[in-house]
Amino acid sequence: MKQLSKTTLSELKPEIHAPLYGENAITSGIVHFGTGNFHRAHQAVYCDALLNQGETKWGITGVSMRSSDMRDKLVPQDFLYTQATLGDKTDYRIIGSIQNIYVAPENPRAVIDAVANSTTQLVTTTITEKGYCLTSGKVDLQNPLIQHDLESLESPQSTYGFLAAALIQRCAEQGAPVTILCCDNMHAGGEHLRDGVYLLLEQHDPDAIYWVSKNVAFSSSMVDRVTPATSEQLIQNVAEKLGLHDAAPVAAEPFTQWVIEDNFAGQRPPFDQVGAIFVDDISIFERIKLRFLNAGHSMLAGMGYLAGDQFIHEALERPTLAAFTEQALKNNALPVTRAPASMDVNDYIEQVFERFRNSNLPYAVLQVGSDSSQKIQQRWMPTIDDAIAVNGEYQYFAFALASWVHFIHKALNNNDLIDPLRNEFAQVQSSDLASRVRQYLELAGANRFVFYSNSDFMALVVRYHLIIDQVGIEKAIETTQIL
Ligand code: CS2
Repeated sequence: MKQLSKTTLSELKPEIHAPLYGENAITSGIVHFGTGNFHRAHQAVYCDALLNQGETKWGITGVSMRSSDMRDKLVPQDFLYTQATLGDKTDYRIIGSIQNIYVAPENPRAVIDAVANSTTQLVTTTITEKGYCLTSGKVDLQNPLIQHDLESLESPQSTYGFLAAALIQRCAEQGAPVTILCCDNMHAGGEHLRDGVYLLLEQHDPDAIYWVSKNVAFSSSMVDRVTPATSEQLIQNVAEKLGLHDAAPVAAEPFTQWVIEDNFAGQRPPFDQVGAIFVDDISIFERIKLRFLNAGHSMLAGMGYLAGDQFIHEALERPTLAAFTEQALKNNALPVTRAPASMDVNDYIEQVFERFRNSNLPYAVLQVGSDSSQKIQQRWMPTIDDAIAVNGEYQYFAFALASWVHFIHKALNNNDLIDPLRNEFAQVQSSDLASRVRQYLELAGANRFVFYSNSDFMALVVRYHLIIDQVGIEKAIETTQIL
């Protein structure tokens, strides 16, 4: 079977959407760090739509921070790939917005030059929570990547390092203004990017700080589209649909949303022409997404894994887990979370659960459970502190933390755990369950939150943890009468 590429595009069946811009001169106005599946199903699709409207300056130069896998798969395809939308409706489209992908460790200079080039108007990131090298909510000076980049920016190892090196060069060349936009699932990602860059500028070129403060905007966005890892089944299905082999298709749900902080230096891509929205206050949108969609996702992932499920939609088919997660969000998170006045959060939660039930798009509990030590700091812990401060209604989140400790322990023992703190969890040898709860939670950054020193709350977490240990996850929900 022939492979998808610019030369075989003409052989596509008519029902497959293909780029309209063909050989038009596309320039890469965007450099993106983290060309994984989420980026390819979300931002790259918005950019593809812009290019199809003739906005030819918004092509993407991608940067892979570690692996050459995506680059190696897409080079033979001229960086074309299939984005499959799988839900009540299905749609297959060829995305052509990615123009190139650099593998940072192979060619750091090319990455620095790409960001420094004044053609680049926007730099975006989907480097996952761990890519921000945070501890206790701040850039971790002890992180090996940060330590390396504090020493030298010749071959940076952190995203901050590449940005700082490029901005020093852009400043020296008195380049055009540029915006750096976080597209990860976190609160105030733009501020973390700014803090990491300024830390390195102070070390390596303090004189550049003034220019950066006047010519660089650091912004945040809320991104939303459920996008699983690519399966062999998807590759086969896409080949049958296209009549061409695509080595790196990506599947996603029909729903997509992009809310972008309207804080740009230089040119702002007209993403509002293709469905994104610009807002002044991004924090309220980040908070809703993290505290309801992502919080519920992480609960279903950990409890589903403990119950023996492989996918999120299977966990939701368990009445006890579905009821627990819905009530956790409605009874603990909702009362302490400010939402836009026009928003019906109960309705939002229902819609999120409907999206999670999409069995056309199986989403592995272990994918959501990956990096959970980083994720729950954004998704659960601020809500718990707010609940302690406001109304003391935190039982569901206490139970969620208790189940998360069991998830980590079981996934570790099954060699299933994907987490930057995997080794640290493995070194916790305590057979005392209460001690394990405290040590695992401390590793996950709990000690910077109020709840960790709240004896009533922590006693409840331990109590639930012991019950789950004795009777299992679903029986524990019933036994504790938490519903
Ligand atoms: C998921 C998110 O894997 C995970 O952690 O919770 O990737 C989720 O699918 C997206 O935020 C949905 O927009």
